Amino acid sequence: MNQDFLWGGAVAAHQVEGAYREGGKGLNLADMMSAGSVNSPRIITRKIDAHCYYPNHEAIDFYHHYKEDIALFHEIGFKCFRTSISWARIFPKGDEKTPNEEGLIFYDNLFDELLKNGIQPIVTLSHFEMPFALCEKYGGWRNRKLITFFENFVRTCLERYHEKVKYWMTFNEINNQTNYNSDGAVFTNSGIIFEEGEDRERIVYQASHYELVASAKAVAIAHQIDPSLKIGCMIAMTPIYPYSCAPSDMLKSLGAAHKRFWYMDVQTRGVYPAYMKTFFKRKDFHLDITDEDLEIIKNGCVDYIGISYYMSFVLKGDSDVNLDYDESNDLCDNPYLSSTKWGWPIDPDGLRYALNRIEDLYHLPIFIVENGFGTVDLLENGTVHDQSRIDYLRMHIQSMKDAIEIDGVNVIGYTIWGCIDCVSFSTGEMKKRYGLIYVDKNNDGTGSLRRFKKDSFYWYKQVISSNGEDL
Ligand code: P53
Repeated sequence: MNQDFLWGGAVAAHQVEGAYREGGKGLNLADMMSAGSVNSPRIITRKIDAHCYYPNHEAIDFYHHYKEDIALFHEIGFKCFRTSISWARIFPKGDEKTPNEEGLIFYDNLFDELLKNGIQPIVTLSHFEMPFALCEKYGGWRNRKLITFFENFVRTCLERYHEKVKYWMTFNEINNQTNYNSDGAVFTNSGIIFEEGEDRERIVYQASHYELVASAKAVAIAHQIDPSLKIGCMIAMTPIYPYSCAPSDMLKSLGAAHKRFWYMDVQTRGVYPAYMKTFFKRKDFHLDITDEDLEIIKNGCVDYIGISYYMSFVLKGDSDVNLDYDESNDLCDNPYLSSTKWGWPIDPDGLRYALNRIEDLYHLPIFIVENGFGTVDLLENGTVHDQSRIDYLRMHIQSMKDAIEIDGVNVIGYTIWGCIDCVSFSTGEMKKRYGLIYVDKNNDGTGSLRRFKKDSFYWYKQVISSNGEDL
């Protein structure tokens, strides 16, 4: 492994910060989401409801605990720490001309603290993030105006922090909204709340296009402000396997991969792939895509590919070999894999496969900015014996090492998701924990917020100090 390999951890602003009304912050998307569970989805409320519990409002109060937490990251030996900027701390309503200085100061302090501890900040500009006012007033990313608001936000952040932050990403898991039948995925990716009877699929592709233009603009702005900046896309990498070697299964999985990964094609190559152009035509979508947009996209190719990796998917073909893909209904179980308590298949080999595919297709550096194991932890005598998390991480890091050392894939870093316990994105629970550090906070909002080191804390410390040799 390269000596400058970026070992670290990752979180997102709204899943850790809390302080949802402090420092002049406006309401953001996550502030409107109730707590759910593996079986009941989170509810999006359009107003803050006094009877509803909103887990992100306090989260783990990283806003006030960040110094203590960074000291722990330093003790593990993190080379980098990935977080995101809360858009609503900087532009509380999203459409203001001037930013909120108090919000900017918070991130100055956070990045300074990281740098003081020898930890490089890695920053996602929009991690399921936007001021809720943009959703209510403009309909979120269904509206072209969002490009300008995002541009203001991006320029403000890049001008302010470019000397402190070198690695940036535009939109977290921009491809989750492929699952257009999931209200949660579309709301968090694009700030869109559907009306009854709307053509969801069309709306999602229009929003995606505006985001791709905005992402390309962000890349161009970054390079113009500071050519030393590296700015990446961020893709939820779930390799898609055919259920069997039946050609119809193979074709079906290919069609699904097109729908899930075309974003990466556009962001890395600067052009729409042919299959998407014919898809839009076939569906009669008539999207608002201008020549100027295509020019912007062409001039805004990313420097690297950020991915999250948790699991793989499996698809079965139909008799009429239809390549369309409805993620809410089409996936089937993989009989060869076991799953986490939340039903996510565990597939370390899938990571090696995914890394190879990305290398084959795009020849760009890859940064694994999320990988981790969400499970229930038991705090006993001030610690957690989380052997199952260690096993999961060990298998995935080994698979990544094989991709690097045997297959020659260019991976530049690896950050463990939820390196400190945080609010689960999909369920809003605290008990779906990923951390190397336990936070005493429960599903119902109770808890002292004290931090405790788990066994995985010490294990990862040794992984980093041996540069991945001692797994
Ligand atoms: P939670 C789907 C597939 C892979 C990753 O998720 C995903 C999703 C969306 O659910 O999300 C990422 O907390 C996301 C993080 C999130 C993490 O995975 O639901 O970037 O914000 O917390 C883990 O277990």
